[in-house]
Amino acid sequence: MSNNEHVKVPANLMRRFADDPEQADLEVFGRRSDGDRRGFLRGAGLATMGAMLGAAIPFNRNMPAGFVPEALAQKAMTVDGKDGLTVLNDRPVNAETPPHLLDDDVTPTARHFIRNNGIPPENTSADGWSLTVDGLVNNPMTLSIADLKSKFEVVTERLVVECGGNGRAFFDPPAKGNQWSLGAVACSEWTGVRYSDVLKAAGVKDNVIYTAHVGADSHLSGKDGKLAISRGVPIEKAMNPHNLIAFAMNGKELHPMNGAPLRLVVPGWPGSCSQKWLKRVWLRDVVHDGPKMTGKAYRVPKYPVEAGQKVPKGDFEIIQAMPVKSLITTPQTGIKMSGRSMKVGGHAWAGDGKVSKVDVSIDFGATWQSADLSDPANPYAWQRFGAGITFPMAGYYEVWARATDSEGRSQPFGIAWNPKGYLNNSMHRISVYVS
Ligand SMILES: Nc1nc2c(c(=O)[nH]1)N[C@H]1C(S)=C(S)[C@@H](COP(=O)(O)O)O[C@H]1N2
Ligand SMILES: [Mo]
Repeated sequence: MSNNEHVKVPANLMRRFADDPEQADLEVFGRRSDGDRRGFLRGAGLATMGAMLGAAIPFNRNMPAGFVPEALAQKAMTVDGKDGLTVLNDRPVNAETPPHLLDDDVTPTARHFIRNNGIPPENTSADGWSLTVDGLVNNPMTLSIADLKSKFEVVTERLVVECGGNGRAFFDPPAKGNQWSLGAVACSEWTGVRYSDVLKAAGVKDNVIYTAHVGADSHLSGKDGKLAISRGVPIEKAMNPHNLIAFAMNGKELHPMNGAPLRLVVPGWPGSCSQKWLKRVWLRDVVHDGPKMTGKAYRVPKYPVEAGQKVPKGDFEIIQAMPVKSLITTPQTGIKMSGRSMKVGGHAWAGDGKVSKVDVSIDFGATWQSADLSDPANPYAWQRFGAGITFPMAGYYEVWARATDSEGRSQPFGIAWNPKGYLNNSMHRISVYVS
């Protein structure tokens, strides 16, 4: 199965496809079911799409082949091997996980979010895959996945990957980009080799200051050789022994949407540093300037700004470690209780550091109760917290959670607004009705 076939169109389209899949595909998307795109939506296809939407589509000429209108895609699209995710976009595919489905200490592959900037590669087979390490190194190398496994120590670690834009949906005024609410974060168990071991074997030259990561996905425009995203990290961060070049996720091969057959996992920093479908690592003596490294991408103002403030381009800096954060994963928000006591629990994590405490409040932050907090399974794994709560009487409550890192930094109630909608670590809150 090719990668793009892992994505299924929405349920109402699915019904149409159930009758005569070949014909429906051709009519609706103007392409044959073998994936050969025939051009733009027109004629009967346009009429079918219009009927499904219940309205004519004035700008239909601009709709690319295979395009699923947002009104149909919302929450109904499914991705093979994923379960319960909320789909934000279909092209590229972006999907997040509702908090109550992130309760496991190790996030199951089916619940790991998907953040794609471009079109995933069709071929995600480990056979014939190679990784090139070049640029300013003494021994440029091209390695197969078998080479990686035989030449380097294989390690397994639980590592948090969080999108830099997680929480953007709560920005006011809004910030452009994927409207992630809370679930663009996960802590799966990754198996691979240490990124640092591979870099050491390649012999990084003294003048290297930055890495550059290249994946096999393509730009949405389909232009040959144009990359959707290519980020990198300072060489000091690259050498952190917890970064992995991973070929397995939760004991099995990577999910095709999570970078199969090979990806970087650079925990603690924005998820964009963890290049999927990894083909090349290039060592440079300048700050990498690939797509989404420059301009305002993955950058925040160097100083605090007012919500909505315009910030000159030169006043932005590249995001490094992600801030301390927590997520209540049990119970689900909106729970209706007949008793007065309940257990609340979830996870907390803190960029390159460690969480030192988590507090919970049921009175809108007037008083706080400290939660039990576990150590991480390994550095960069999230930490479990839990607390027993008793409500004084019937009514509407909110449970708020606030994590503090080992340097004393904790989560704000409000959002530290920035133009591109990054790093929202405001406290998570859930609603509880006690009857
Ligand atoms: N090749 C490639 N790698 C990529 C991306 C991408 O679009 N292409 N997206 C990045 C971003 S922005 C994030 S947040 C993480 C998400 O990883 P996931 O999709 O496995 O959850 O992958 C990163 N690696
Ligand atoms: Mo991201």
